[in-house]
Amino acid sequence: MVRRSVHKHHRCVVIQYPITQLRARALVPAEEYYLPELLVAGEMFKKVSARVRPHMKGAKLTETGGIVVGTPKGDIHNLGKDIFCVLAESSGITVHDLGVDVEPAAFLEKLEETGASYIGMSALVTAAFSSMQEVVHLLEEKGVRKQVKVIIGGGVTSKETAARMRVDAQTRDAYEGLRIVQGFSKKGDWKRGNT
Ligand code: B12
Repeated sequence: MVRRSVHKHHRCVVIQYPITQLRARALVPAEEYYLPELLVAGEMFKKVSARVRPHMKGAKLTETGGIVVGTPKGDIHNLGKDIFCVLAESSGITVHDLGVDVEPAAFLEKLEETGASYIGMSALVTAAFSSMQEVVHLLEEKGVRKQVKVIIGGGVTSKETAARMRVDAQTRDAYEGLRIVQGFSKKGDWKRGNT
């Protein structure tokens, strides 16, 4: 079905279906969906996005080296992060996904290895906040904080969290996250050393 759809529809339509299934923040409290269904939807999402990925052609932001994304140490939730990654990739942004429970130092190692200019972190549990904060500290310590834009997302984050952590942006909506990251690059302030 997915294979047929990618040829018939725009790729966003194909990605949209499993995303709709994953609108858990609204649906789970309303008891419309239960955890097993959510986990199945997560697995569906992974399978569908693997099928859709090869068909994604966008204007690659190769100059930026893309965005390093991960769920920081202390948190193993990955559904929201994966949605954001697929949307970003489908828009032509190179995504370096580190997975979940990621050590703060690993974000910087990947940044150096790839030349990426953005970091995206996802958090669903407050236990991940100290790791997020540590990533910002490490950027400051290395003197590259101004060259690297940091965006955070996930159900437990808020504008207040973002201000406290001194990150550049926060959202609980993957589409908005994509627009924010695209905005970073449009401003032309993403090139290392340009800020
Ligand atoms: C599914 C789920 C699980 C699954 C996770 C499966 C998986 N593979 O991810 C399982 C069962 C494994 C799990 C485990 C746990 N969970 Co849980 N889990 C949830 C649940 C029901 C849904 C979370 C989810 O996937 N939401 C759907 C996604 C799509 O939403 P989202 O992440 O917010 O993503 C959207 C945006 O935020 C944004 N986004 C997300 N990330 C990013 C990143 C960037 C860069 C950008 C731009 C955007 C972006 O894009 C997405 C789409 O718009 C929530 C409750 C709820 N209703 O939210 C609890 C919840 C998050 N879990 C909770 C807890 C406590 C746990 C456990 C600690 C339980 C335990 N005692 O073991 C463990 C985690 C252990 C750990 N160290 O991490 C608590 C967290 C409380 C807190 N504030 O700290 C919650 C809120 C439940 C509760 N009410 O108590 N969990």
